[in-house]
Order: sequence, then C-alpha cells, then structure tokens
Amino acid sequence: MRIVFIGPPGAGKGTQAERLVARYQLAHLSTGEMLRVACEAKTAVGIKADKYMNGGQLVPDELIIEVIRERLGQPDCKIGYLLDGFPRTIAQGEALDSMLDEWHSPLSVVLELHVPEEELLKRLAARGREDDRPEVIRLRLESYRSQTEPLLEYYDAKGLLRRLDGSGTVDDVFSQARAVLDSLVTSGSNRSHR
Ligand code: B4P
Repeated sequence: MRIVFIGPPGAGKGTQAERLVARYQLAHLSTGEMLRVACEAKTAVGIKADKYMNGGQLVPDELIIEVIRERLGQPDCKIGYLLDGFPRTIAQGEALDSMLDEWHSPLSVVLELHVPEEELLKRLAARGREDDRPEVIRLRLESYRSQTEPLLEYYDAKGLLRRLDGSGTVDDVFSQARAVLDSLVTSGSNRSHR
C-alpha cells in the first residue's frame, strides 16, 4: 500500500503512522523527522531547513521534493510506504504525482486526520518541541490552512481521500484507520497498486 497522511500540526500523524507501519509492514517516511535529523546533523539540507522550521514555515518545495524523491527510490519503499507529512502543498502533490506516474505506482489512499483547533493547541502545548512555542504554532496552523488544506480537495477529486476523526483516543483513531486500510486490502485495490 502507498498511503499519504494529511493533518494539521499536532493532529497525531506521527503517532498513528508508527502503529500503522508496524501493522501493515510499510516504510515510514516522516518528512518532519527527516528534516529534524538533518538539522541536528547540520547537513546542507538541515542548514537550509532550520530557519523555516523554527519560524513556523514550510521549507521550500524544491528542497523537500528532492529529499522525498531520493527516499522513495530506496529499496524498502518497494514493499509500500506511509508518507507522514508529505505532500504539504499543491506543488508537492503534483511533484509526487509525476514521480508516481513515472514509476507506475499510484497512491492507494490519502488519510486526512481531522482535529478541532482547540484540541491541537492543547496537544502541542503538552508536547513542547522547539517549534511548539505559541507564536510558532499559530504560524504553523495558518500555513496548514492556506497551503496544505487545498490538497484535501485535490485528492478528493481523485477519489482517494478518506477522513478520520482524529479527536478521539490514540486507540480510537487507530481503529478508524485500520477499518479504512483493511477494506482496501479486502477489496483488492491494494494488490493492483503494488
Ligand atoms: P511534523 O513533524 O510533520 O510535525 P507535526 O505536524 O507537528 O506532527 P504530527 O501531526 O505528526 O503530530 P504528533 O503525532 O507528533 O512537521 C514539523 C515541521 O517540519 C513542519 O512545521 C515544517 O516546517 C517541516 N516540514 C515537514 N514536512 C514538510 C513538507 N512536506 N514541506 C515543507 N515543510 C515540511 O502528535 C502531536 C502530539 O499530540 C504528541 O504529543 C502526541 O503524543 C499527541 N497525540 C497524538 N495523538 C493523540 C490523541 N489521539 N489524543 C491525545 N493526544 C495525542
């Protein structure tokens, strides 16, 4: 299966992704995590990304698209993968489509994690990562609304979007996600996407 996870900051993409990749044996591609590792290691990508991330902005499309192109070409992605945090803009979505067209490997499904804003603010305040300061959270939420939300319509028009209510417990959200993915496996649409 090839899965995209979309949701605002703090919706629980990373939390659910860890469980889903273990259950369905998928590669886990978290662009947030990849960028944090690059920043920590002070690689060329990390040095460029750092100021955007700490300022609550998305890193430039061309930077993250190259990171993903290289990562998707690695052997562990052949068994299937979960993209956690990519794409986050229409330009990234179009770039992903053209890569996947080139490789004849379309997406199986796009999962949206929907969580009300007040719950997001509570979760992020409790987590306290460097980019979880209140003024940065506000900017990250704004960039989600203006740059990432348009992707929901983009994928809905392709018939790929499934919405999950992300406001429940971790177990509750996980069982909603499993219901969607199990139904794809049962209907066989996943086999045709391998
Ligand atoms: P990410 O690492 O993707 O960060 P996130 O959106 O905040 O996290 P997520 O939704 O995974 O929340 P989590 O499970 O941790 O991105 C960080 C930054 O990297 C971005 O702001 C951007 O600058 C850059 N970036 C990444 N990808 C990019 C791209 N494609 N293009 C450009 N820039 C990019 O959950 C949050 C908290 O809630 C946790 O503490 C968790 O324990 C808690 N939680 C989770 N589920 C819960 C539940 N059901 N109930 C209660 N609490 C829950």
